[in-house]
Order: sequence, then C-alpha cells, then structure tokens
Amino acid sequence: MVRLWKKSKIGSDKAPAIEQENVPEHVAVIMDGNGRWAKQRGLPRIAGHHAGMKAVKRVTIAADSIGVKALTMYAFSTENWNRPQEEVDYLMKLPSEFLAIELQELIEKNVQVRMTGWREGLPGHTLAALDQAEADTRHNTGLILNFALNYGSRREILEAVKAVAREAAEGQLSPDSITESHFAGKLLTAGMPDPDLLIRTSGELRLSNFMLWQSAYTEFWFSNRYWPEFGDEDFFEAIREYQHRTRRYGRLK
Ligand code: V0D
Repeated sequence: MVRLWKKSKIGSDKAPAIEQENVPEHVAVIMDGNGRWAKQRGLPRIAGHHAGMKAVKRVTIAADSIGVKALTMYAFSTENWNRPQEEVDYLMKLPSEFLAIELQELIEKNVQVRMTGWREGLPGHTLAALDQAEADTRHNTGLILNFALNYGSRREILEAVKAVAREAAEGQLSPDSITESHFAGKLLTAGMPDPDLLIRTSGELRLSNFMLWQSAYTEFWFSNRYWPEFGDEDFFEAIREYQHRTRRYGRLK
C-alpha cells in the first residue's frame, strides 16, 4: 500500500514521491549554518537562529508526513556554552518561543516532544517550557520530536562508563558479562532506536560530538544548504538517497 502525500500548510502541494518502503525510522539532524545564513544577509547571528526554527517546523511536518518514527534535532551542544553570553541567552529562549507558536499543532498532529541532554545548566524557564511540552504530548503516539539540547556524546559515553563501573565495583556485574545493550542502556538515548539517517547542513562533514556510539551504522547525508534554507524537498532528497543506498532487492533484513 502506497500512502499518498498529505497536504500541509507548509511545503509544496506536489507529490514528493517518497516510496513508503524502507523509510528510516529515526532521522537525526545537525542543524548547521544559522550564523552563516545571517551573516550572508548582514543580519545578527540570532536572526539566523530564529529563521532556523522555521526549518525545524518544515522538517518536522515533512518527517511526519512520510511516517518517520523519530526525528532528533541537535539544537544545543555542551560546547555551545562557549558562545557569547548574549547569544546563549537568546538560544535558551527559543524552546519556549517555538512551543508557544507550534505546540498546539504538534499536539493535533499526535507528535511526542522529548529532550535528550543534561538538565543541569539549563535556565529554569527553558526547562519549564520543555517539561510542559513533554507533559502535554506524553500520551501522543505519533512522531517523536526529540531535541538534543545540552548534549555531547563523549560526556554521555563517559557517564555510561562510570555507571557500569560502579555496578561492577559494587559486585552487581562481572566485567566479562557487560554487553552492548547493557552499556547502551546507560546512555542518554536509552530506549531510543539508533539513528538510521543523519543529515548535516551547511557543508560541514563532521560528527562534532553527536551520537558517537549510536551512529555506528548510520547512513550520513550532507547538504551544502544553510539550515534556515533547508526545505522539505531537501529532506525528501535525503530520504530518497537513503532508500536507494539501503534498498535490499528482495533480500531478507
Ligand atoms: C537554534 C536551529 C527549536 C538550531 C533551530 C536551546 C539553533 C533554532 C528549539 C526547541 C534552536 C528546543 C526544544 C523544544 C522546542 C524547540 C530550539 C535551541 C535552538 C536551543 F522543546 N529551535 N531551537 N532550541 N534553534
């Protein structure tokens, strides 16, 4: 059964012709190029971040329309604290701004909002917005819209190592019996499937401390477009390429 393109407020009315077979379950996105997009237009960097939110909306709708189950957006890394205080303060206001505009539609679309990252260090008003969004969408069963926020993968792995080492030191676990799944259960992404497809925009060809363990088998797709310019057609292009790369020609999984 082929599902037809559902019209949405944003995006083209043309059928994007995404085959419903072999749609990635989990797509992760490194949303790069907001500052460069702004600079190119003679605007302050924060204008780029603001424009980036529109792309978050477009890609969420696009992912939902083709049956992606989870979409992780890398919104703020543990390294981003090194940016100018003024820029950090502005970024921390974006979750509540985004949710004030979009939460109602996300609820109507049955989307589950989640967060992957450390709560410590985030301002109370940012956490309050996230908690509210998670609570209001907890019983939804559609797309998981997961924001990686105050996230960094080396620290995540190190914390998991410590947790497992503690169990071993307390004699609850023999080192030889530690498995991949036991270890993965200690990561911030415990319970989430690994990403099948990772998209990075703005021409950068690096992982930048994002999901190092989880992307062991992930397909990577890079776009030269700045994130604020990234549209649903770009997203669908990445999906088609993913489907082409991983087509199984009738073989079993
Ligand atoms: C700036 C481009 C949405 C990337 C997109 C705190 C950098 C716009 C959110 C958001 C950011 C986060 C959680 C949530 C709802 C929305 C967001 C940040 C930055 C960092 F529940 N966009 N966005 N968060 N940018």
